[in-house]
Amino acid sequence: MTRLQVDGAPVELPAGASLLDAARAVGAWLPTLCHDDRLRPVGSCRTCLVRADGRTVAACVTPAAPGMSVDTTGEELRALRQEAVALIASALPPDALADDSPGELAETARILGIAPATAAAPHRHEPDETHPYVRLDQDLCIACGRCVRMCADVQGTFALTLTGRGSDTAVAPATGGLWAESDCVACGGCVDTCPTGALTQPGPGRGITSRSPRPDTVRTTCGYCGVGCTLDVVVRDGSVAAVLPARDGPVNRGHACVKGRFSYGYLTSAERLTEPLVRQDGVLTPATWDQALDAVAAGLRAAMEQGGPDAVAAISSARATNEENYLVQKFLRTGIGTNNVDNCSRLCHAPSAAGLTAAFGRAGGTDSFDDVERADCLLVVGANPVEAHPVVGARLLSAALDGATLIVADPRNVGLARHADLHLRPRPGTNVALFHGLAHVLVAEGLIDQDFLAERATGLDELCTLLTDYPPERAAEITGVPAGDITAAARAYGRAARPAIVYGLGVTEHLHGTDGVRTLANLAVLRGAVGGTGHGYGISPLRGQNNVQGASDMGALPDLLPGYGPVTDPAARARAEAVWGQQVPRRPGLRIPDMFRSAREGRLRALWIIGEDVCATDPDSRQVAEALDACPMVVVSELFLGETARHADVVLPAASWLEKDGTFVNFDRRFQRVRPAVRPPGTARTDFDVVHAVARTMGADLGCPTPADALSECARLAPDFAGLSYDRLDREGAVPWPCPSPHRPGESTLYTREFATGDGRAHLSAAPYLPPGEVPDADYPLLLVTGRRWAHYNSGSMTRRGGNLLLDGQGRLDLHPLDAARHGVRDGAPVTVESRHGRARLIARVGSDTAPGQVFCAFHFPADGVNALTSPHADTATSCPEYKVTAVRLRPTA
Ligand SMILES: Nc1nc2c(c(=O)[nH]1)N[C@H]1C(S)=C(S)[C@@H](COP(=O)(O)OP(=O)(O)OC[C@H]3O[C@@H](n4cnc5c(=O)[nH]c(N)nc54)[C@H](O)[C@@H]3O)O[C@H]1N2
Ligand SMILES: Nc1nc2c(c(=O)[nH]1)N[C@H]1C(S)=C(S)[C@@H](COP(=O)(O)OP(=O)(O)OC[C@H]3O[C@@H](n4cnc5c(=O)[nH]c(N)nc54)[C@H](O)[C@@H]3O)O[C@H]1N2
Ligand SMILES: [Mo]
Repeated sequence: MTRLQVDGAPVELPAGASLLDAARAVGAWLPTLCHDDRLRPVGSCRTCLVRADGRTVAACVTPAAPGMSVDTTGEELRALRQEAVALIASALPPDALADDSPGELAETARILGIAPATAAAPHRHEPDETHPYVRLDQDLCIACGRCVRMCADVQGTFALTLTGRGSDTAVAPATGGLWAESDCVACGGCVDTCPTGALTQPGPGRGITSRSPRPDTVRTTCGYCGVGCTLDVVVRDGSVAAVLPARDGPVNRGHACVKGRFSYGYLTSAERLTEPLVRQDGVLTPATWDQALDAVAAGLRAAMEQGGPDAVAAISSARATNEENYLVQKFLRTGIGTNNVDNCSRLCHAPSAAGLTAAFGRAGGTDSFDDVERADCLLVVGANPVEAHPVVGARLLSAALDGATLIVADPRNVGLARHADLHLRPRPGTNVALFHGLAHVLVAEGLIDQDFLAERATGLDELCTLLTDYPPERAAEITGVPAGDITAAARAYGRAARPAIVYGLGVTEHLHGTDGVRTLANLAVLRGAVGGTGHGYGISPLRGQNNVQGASDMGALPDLLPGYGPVTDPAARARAEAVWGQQVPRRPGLRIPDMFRSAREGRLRALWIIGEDVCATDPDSRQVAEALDACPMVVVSELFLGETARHADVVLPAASWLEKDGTFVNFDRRFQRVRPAVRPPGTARTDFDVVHAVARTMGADLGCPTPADALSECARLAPDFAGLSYDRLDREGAVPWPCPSPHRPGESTLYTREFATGDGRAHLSAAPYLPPGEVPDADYPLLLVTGRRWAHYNSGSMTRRGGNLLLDGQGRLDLHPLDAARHGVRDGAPVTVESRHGRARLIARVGSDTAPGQVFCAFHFPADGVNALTSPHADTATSCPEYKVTAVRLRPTA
């Protein structure tokens, strides 16, 4: 602690504090035009002047020293600050300081008594209004550089620069030209920090920033990806005016990405479903809720009469809240009497849940992301967080730029790879061989933790025997990664003091995805870098959907009850039965792909799909559509009439995350609150209300009338959640599970004493490498990888309805120039891609992001048909589709 005097009062500050912190500690206000708490101070605007031990200094860059005497008051200082700010303002046109100007500069001028007339420069530039979310008016720029630093230091994109000379200096895209053509990824950081309105969000959000708390704000958690950013939604006249990154958000700390920050246009899209639809004479026709609910109930009853409870199934939504997922599984288990409930974790990180449970005992990542960020070596495998989890991607990049060794294993030249110390580019589908190659080197070079292995792990001998088959040279042959790089990566990971592993779908969405997770986890175990040892930060999956962790935590799974009690375990069933007062079926239910198979075979007779566009996003989509068409009752709860809803018998209009109350669990196991900012359109209702309503129509009472009641009920039956409640979440913001007691914090780092595997030990896996389900051949010579792009989200149902469409307007196929030449395909030209399962049409993007022989596309434009290409091959342990490997051929579209 540093003790000093500020304006005569004693002040105590933590080490590293500045005189700006000191001034704030006594409640003194200083102008801070080049400063933002999210940035390292630079002291360039010279407006936060104070006197320290008799010298006039800029407070933001002057460290608080013990015994210092600081003065922030007095006419002389006030005059100096006024002069400094007036000089800055004089380069601007007068409207920059006008009374209604919302920016920090205008407010500063008002506080210092600087009249708008001080600002006297003429307007000289036309504003750049080419971008949907960022408007640039260079005339208002004071060249404070905050935007440039937000872009570089917080976002890690380096899209901005200051150009021009002297008073002409202004921000501009670093690539020159228009904003819409720049490298900007629309995180909104520049707009949020700009003190003058030079950079603003166009439209009603203009000039609204996260700088000061506002009365018209609703605090919630982002409903796009699993990062779990805390957002403050500004509501005007019943609509969203802006969404701001909360500066005290535990994960995002004042940062956000294009999705959470700007992609709310879907809310008011004319295509939103506003009333139920019931199929009549083959046509989906508007209906009242009573009619729709009666139709659903009749369909469910008919299915049960024909085939018993197991003729009914539900796909619950990882987009929906915990409480909604809890109710869905409770309804299926108690109201219908079947375990046929699953969620899109099946398509995504089911192999993580299975693999991490087998290795360590629990289905989540082993450490918090705050831990991961402290690592001195980051091994990022099969994840593209720069595009898919941008806030985490930025934090990882910044850790790397601050000196952590970064190893990226991804076949493509993804964003993080460009900053990596080592980029390993395995052939898609060969992870297990790569991980064994790395493990081989760890063992061979003694880079393993013998004590940890002896005390806390099992399976070492078996693994070591297997590893003799995977010297780097053999791993290189299988994976295509040079043996020297495998050795170098293993050494970097093995010799680091605190390594961490972060991974994504490039590990899980494979025929042997669970083996991939387990053999990747081997590395952390061999190295003793897991379990709170202080020697590293374990292994963390970057879970995908906003609440995919939570949907599974809540038991929306065919084999597991809320809190992961197996339905086959009498004790787990008894816990649930005691709370529910009803029998829990003991046979595990159908997984998503099995539901479709069962429907095609005529056994599954009613399927309720909540918030998952299976016809667009599940693999081999022709077969999915056939399943829906074969199923006598398909109910779809949706925001939009997507591909799946078009096959439904009843469509129920749903509220989205900005319209409802509840909680989500993010990728590092934190429960966080979700709160409604606006009302759902028309008669759309929350999934929570709808599940209750359907249950009631079927004569079942699910109890828990409110979301808060649902979480407390879940807390009573799942020991890991026993300490959670809305009161606590409202008080503490984010609480990680396991959280067995209301009186103790949740555990963000797992297994500090023992692993949860039953024997208390981490289990190494000796699974051998097995080839993927499809390999290129003469007919289908290319290997297609599918994944994500930054501007769109999964089916694109939400991000395609709004400004993001201007940022990325079509589905593109990335291919290497050699393949383009070989197939006669030109950059920007339409291509037809064919696999053994179907056909897609995309636009070619020729470049070197993909290796020769490999092509890549996303699946954000369902009309392109990308998932008609993907195969029915799936992870042998969990049925997670092999989205990452499909053999294809291509030709220019005629
Ligand atoms: N903008 C945006 N963000 C999203 C989403 C979105 O659709 N758009 N979706 C959300 C969801 S649901 C999820 S699950 C997450 C997914 O987030 P990620 O897991 O990061 O997503 P992907 O792009 O599918 O795949 C990651 C990487 O795996 C690589 N890969 C493919 N095959 C292999 C292999 O065999 N080995 C290795 N080592 N790598 C391989 C691919 O090249 C790709 O770069 O993103 C979430 N965030
Ligand atoms: N080729 C290929 N396909 C993939 C993948 C891949 O990498 N490659 N990744 C897979 C992965 S990881 C995932 S998670 C899936 C995601 O696939 P989906 O879950 O199908 O995708 P989303 O677009 O996230 O959303 C599902 C639907 O929910 C609706 N929705 C949003 N919020 C709510 C809500 O609160 N309530 C209700 N009722 N509906 C809501 C949206 O309008 C949308 O249509 O895609 C998978 N598909
Ligand atoms: Mo996902």
